Amino acid sequence: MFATGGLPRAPELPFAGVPSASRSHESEGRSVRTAWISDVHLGTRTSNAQALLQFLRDYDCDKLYIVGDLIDIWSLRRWRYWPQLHNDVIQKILRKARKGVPVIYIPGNHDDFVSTFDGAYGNISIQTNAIHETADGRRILIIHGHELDTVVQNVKWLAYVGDIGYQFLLALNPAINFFRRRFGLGYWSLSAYAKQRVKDAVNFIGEFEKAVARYAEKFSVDAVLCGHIHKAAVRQFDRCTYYNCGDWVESCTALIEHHDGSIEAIHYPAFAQATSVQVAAFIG
Ligand SMILES: [Mn+2]
Repeated sequence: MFATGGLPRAPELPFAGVPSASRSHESEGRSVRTAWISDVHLGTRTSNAQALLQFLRDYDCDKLYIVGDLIDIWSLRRWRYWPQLHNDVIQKILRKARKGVPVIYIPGNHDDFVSTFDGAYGNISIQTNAIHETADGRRILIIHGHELDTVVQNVKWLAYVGDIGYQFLLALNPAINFFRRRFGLGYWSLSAYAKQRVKDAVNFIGEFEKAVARYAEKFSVDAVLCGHIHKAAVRQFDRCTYYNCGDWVESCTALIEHHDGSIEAIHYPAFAQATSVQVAAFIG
């Protein structure tokens, strides 16, 4: 176990592989007690709806939590993008609900408009947070995680400087240095900048995880589960286990609870190719 007081090192996530390919042809998926997904960002080109659909087919859950940012309304406001595949995801979730699977939808910051519909709609419940009880009796607070944006430093900065920012700078690098020379300034190193950004991102993730675990304390729970920072994790803090179910943009990850109450991280390969250079955490 971890010593109290110190911040434990993040253990390597024991990711489970994708179930055998033949499974997708079976009508029944693998039975699990609970599944958690977040940060699908439907309505954006980078959303990996294909991989998520495969996950939803492969795993037959008794309860499904959508831990925020299912739909990216921020992006849809700027640019209308909605392929059939994104409808398929919504339909798949609705079909699960119709078949009797309780679906708990906890809106995030990109789909915060959903929170105006707080309430129960058949098997679908929209609520700002939830307490989940595992089969082995542990209580888990479920939140999206943007609640901590005002607490964790750097979040605003990181939110706007994503992969695109880096690629933009990469393209601009010769021009930047041309102007720096003209004005008698030294060479500006992109790689040093990128390294610093990776360091900042790692720091940020650590700070975020710590802040979430601290936030959960006032709910007197054994664990907290969130999304938001697109970084799947299972970490033990002093009294609180931190779970993050990751995202379906860059990493295609989810968390599942087996019937004995144990929780496992699941990783899918990205079927749609991501083209961006990933150097920092994208804050979804
Ligand atoms: Mn978010």
